[in-house]
Amino acid sequence: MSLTPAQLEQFRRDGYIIVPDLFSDAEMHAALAAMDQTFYGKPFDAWLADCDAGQAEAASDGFTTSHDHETGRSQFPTGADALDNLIENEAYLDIFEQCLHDQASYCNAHLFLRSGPTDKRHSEHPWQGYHIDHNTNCLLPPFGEVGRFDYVNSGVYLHDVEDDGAPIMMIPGSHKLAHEAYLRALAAGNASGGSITDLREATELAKPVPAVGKRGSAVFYSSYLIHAAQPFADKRVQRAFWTLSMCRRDNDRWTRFANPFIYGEREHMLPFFTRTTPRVRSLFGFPKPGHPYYTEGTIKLLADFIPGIDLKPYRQALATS
Ligand SMILES: O=C(O)CCC(=O)C(=O)O
Ligand SMILES: [Fe+2]
Repeated sequence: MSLTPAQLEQFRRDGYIIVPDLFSDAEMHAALAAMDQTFYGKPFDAWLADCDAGQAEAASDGFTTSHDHETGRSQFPTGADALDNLIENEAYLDIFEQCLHDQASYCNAHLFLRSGPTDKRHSEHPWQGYHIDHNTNCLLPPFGEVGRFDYVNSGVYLHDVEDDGAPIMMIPGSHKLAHEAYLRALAAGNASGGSITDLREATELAKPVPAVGKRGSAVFYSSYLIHAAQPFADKRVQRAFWTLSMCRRDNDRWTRFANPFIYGEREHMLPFFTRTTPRVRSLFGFPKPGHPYYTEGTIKLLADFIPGIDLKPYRQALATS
């Protein structure tokens, strides 16, 4: 089973799609049990009881680079077959390739857990915290078109995610507007730390929609899709995703280079990428000056995304091309 033409059209239009029934209940049950064990060292319900008794060990708040309750860690491969084998689902892989319109190349996979009672992953106000995830695997700010330099993220729903279980808030169609929306937000002083400061002022963007889904579904979304976390209305539930990001194979030096360097190494790699030469940056996958990725817009965004980077060589090549 792969995407129908109508589903693919929906993905291209909205920048995301939630596909039901990609994984069986049995697979999800086993995967969730393994994930609970990794993060809590016990089933979520037992941890919740500890929480009620005021003796829970802190679990997780979204993305982590490591974890260990004897069995595993949060980065792929986790060490638990019930989680690691999810990557072998043929329909799931086919859908990536449909969305990418190319062969897929691995960027990164990890466990993403939000635990209702302790979760702090969300912003204070519903108009805050809107961002793209592109930077997780790539330092290049959004280009003015989709289908070239962006990649595809996914989250597998290990259980039902209802409205009160903190579904991600997705802005349909925002993947096509991310470049412009960031440029405008920067010019208006409405962007900081990779997020749009106040969504109400980004009037070009549509109203956010909660990514609710049933157990066994997967959401696929463009790395340029603007979205945010929201608080749990029901703080007695958790939200457990197995996530995978993949890029176009013809593009993978540009979209993979930041991983594994970026996670644990971000504080070392970013200053180095900032100060080094365009030639050396290209060894790590940056397109060279003169490449069509560099436009007035992407150069402006780079100045903000990588503060202190010398953009002269990229500007000069643009002027002479
Ligand atoms: O999973 C969520 O609710 C959104 C979190 C998010 O956007 C992020 O961590 O990048
Ligand atoms: Fe995000």
